[in-house]
Amino acid sequence: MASLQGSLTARSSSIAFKSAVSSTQALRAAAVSVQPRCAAAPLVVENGVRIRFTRMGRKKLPFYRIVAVDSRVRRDGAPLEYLGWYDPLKKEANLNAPAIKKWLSVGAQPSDTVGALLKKAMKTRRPQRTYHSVRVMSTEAAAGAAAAKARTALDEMGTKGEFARKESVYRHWIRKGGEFEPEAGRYHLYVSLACPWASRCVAALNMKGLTDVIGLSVTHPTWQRTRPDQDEHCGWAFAAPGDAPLSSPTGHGSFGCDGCIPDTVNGAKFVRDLYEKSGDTFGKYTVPVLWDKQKGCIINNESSEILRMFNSEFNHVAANPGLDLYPEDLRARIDAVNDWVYPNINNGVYRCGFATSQEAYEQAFGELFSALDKCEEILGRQRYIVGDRLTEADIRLFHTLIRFDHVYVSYFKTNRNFIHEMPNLRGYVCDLFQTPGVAASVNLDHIKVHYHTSHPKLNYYAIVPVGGPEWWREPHDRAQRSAKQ
Ligand SMILES: N[C@@H](CCC(=O)N[C@@H](CS)C(=O)NCC(=O)O)C(=O)O
Repeated sequence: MASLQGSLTARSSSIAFKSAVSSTQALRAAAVSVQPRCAAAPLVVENGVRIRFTRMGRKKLPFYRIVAVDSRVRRDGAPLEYLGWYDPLKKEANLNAPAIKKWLSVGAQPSDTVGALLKKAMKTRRPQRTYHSVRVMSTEAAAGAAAAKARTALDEMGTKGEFARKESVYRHWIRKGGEFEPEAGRYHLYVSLACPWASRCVAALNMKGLTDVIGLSVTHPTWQRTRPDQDEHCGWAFAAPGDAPLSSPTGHGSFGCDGCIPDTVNGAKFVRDLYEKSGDTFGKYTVPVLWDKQKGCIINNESSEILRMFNSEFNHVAANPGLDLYPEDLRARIDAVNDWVYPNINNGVYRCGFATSQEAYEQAFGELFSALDKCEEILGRQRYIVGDRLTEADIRLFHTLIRFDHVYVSYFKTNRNFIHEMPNLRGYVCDLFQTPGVAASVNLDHIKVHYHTSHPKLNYYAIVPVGGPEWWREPHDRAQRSAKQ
C-alpha cells in the first residue's frame, strides 16, 4: 500500500474500490475478524469516524488535508489523525496508506470526495486490487510502515534525476476573526538558522519587531537519527547552548550547540516530534514550523506564507508595524520576481546540489546562473530587486545569496563564480545583511555545519570547509543607487 503515495491522474475510475468502501458492514466484519491476529494492538471498531478533507491554502489556492475526524465533535475540532494531503491544482496527493487502511478497516466512512480520491489512487497504483483484498494492518504495524517511509528532501527525486521539491502540507492562515487569531504569545516559531526558508521567517520576525510576541526555538545544525530503533530517518534535533556537542548521523565530527534554543513549549527532542504531535507520522519533517500553543498543533510550515503573516497579521502587536514587506502597490511585481527567483535561484541551488543525473544538474546550473545574471543586471539599475523599496522578494533572495559562496559553490557544485565576484550582487548582499534585523537571522556556523554534516550521501565524513572571509560585513554604496525602475 505504500504505493498509494504519489501523483494521481485525474481520469481514472474504478468500481472495485467504490464497492469496497461503501460496504461498511463488510469492512466492520473484516475489522472484527482480524482482531485476534492483532494482539499487540487490537483494533477497535470506531463509530462515527469520517475521513474527509479539511480545506487549507488561500483564496483561489485550495489545498486539502485528509483527516480522520470524530463526526460527533465540532467541525473545527482537532482531527483524530492526519492522513495526508491533496493539491487539486497540481492533482497531486500524498496518502498515509497504512493509516487510511487502519481507519477503513474499523468502519470509518470516507466522504464522497475522499472516496473518489482513494478510488483514483487505487486505480493508478494497484488496478488489480480491491480494498478488500488488502491485508489489514494493526495500528502498530501501520505506524511502523509509515515510519519506515519517513522522508527527507533528498528522497524527492523525479524520474530523470531531478530534484522535485514537494509542497508544504500545513497551510492555515492567521487572521483577525478567523480560526487562528493573531494574538500575542499564542504562536511559536521553530527554525533552523541553517535553513534558508526558515531564516526568511526569522528575518521578518526581527524586522517587524515581533520577537516579544512570537516565541522562537532554533535547532542544532546537524541532523540526527530521530528514531534509531525504528527507521533510518535523520532530521532536526533540539539542543541548548552548553549541551554536549553532536556528531553527524554517521558518527563523524563534533559540532557544538552554540546558537541553539531548545523547545520550551513542547519539550520536543526532534522536529519530527512536533509533526507526530500534530498527527503526521510520515514526514517529511521540515522547518520552519509555526505552532499554535492554544490548539496544540502545527498550523503552517510554508515559509513564504509565514513571512507574509508576520508582515501583515500582527501589526497591532508589532514593534515595527510601519514596515510593509508586501505593499499593495508592489504586489504584482513582487509576485513576478518570486516566480522566477524561487525555481531558478532559491530552489535552483538545491536542484543543482541534489540532482542525480548530469543532465538534471546542468539544466539547473544553467537556469541558476541565467537568473543570477538577471539579478546582477537589475541591481545595477536599482537598489532592491523590485525597485527602490525593500520587500519580501529581497529577503527571499538574500537568504540564498548569503549561503552561496561558503556552501553552494562547492557543496552544490554551483561553481561558475562566487557571488562576491558579481559587484552589484555583492553590494546588495552587504546592504541587506546590514539592514536592522537581518544579521540576526544569519548564523554562518549553523549554515556551514548543517549542509556539510547532515547528508551522509553527499559528504560522508562531515568535513566542514574553512571558507573565505565574511565579505558582507564590508561597507557598500547601495544607498546611492538610484531608483530607476
Ligand atoms: N517549502 C518549505 C521548505 C522547507 C524545507 O525544505 N526545509 C528544509 C531545511 S532547508 C527541511 O527542513 N528539510 C528537512 C528534510 O528534508 O527532512 C518552506 O519554504 O517552508
